[in-house]
Amino acid sequence: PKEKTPFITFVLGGPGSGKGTQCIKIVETFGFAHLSAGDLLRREIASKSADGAMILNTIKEGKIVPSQVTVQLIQKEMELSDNHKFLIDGFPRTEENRVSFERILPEWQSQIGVEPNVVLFFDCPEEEMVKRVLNRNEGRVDDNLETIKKRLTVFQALSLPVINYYSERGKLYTIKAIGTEDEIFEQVRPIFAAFEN
Ligand code: UP5
Ligand code: MG
Repeated sequence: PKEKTPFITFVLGGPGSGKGTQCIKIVETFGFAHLSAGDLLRREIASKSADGAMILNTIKEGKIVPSQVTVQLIQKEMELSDNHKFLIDGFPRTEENRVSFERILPEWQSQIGVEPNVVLFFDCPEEEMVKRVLNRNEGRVDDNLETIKKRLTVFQALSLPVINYYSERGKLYTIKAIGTEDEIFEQVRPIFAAFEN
């Protein structure tokens, strides 16, 4: 059991909106543990785990991996971490993802609530997101125009409702995700600074 109550941040936004880039800065400045759901899934593919082939096909199609798989990976990382401040990057992407995660939280530590403390939304125009993803050269199987279009459609249809849900609950902090990385971080910084002490 953890000694401190977890502080959970969900980091949401479309493909290439800058979630991973800004998470690195948040880690450096505020000492969070960074858990990228996409990175955890790609690690499963690389490790040739039983679910690897299914995950690879899902990512190539820009679709959403079954919640059970993703939630288990996130939960394991949280349990292994000695940090209590978590940035969960790129998750939850669907209402079903959200509900599955909320279900594990009480199991994991009985005294905590089922809600994240903060939800960041990196709001970025589509044409900028497409440009960034196509410029990235990391060999990701989903960084091609065809898959990007599918990722954008899934984001609009399935992920925006999750973002709206947190907006209604007063948890959402929307960042205008255009400009330089540093300019964007200056919008992010005060959000976490307000929770220090
Ligand atoms: N860049 C960053 N900031 C910039 C700026 N201000 N100006 C100019 N360039 C900037 O940034 C993208 C690129 O832009 C980089 O080259 C960066 O240098 C540059 P990045 O920080 O990587 O953006 P990010 O939002 O993290 O983009 P990413 O492509 O990782 O987002 P996705 O949400 O699409 O990808 P993720 O890895 O989260 O998921 C991939 C797939 O996994 C999903 O499509 C889905 O199939 C699957 N998945 C699930 O099924 N379930 C999950 O829970 C999670 C993922
Ligand atoms: Mg990312």
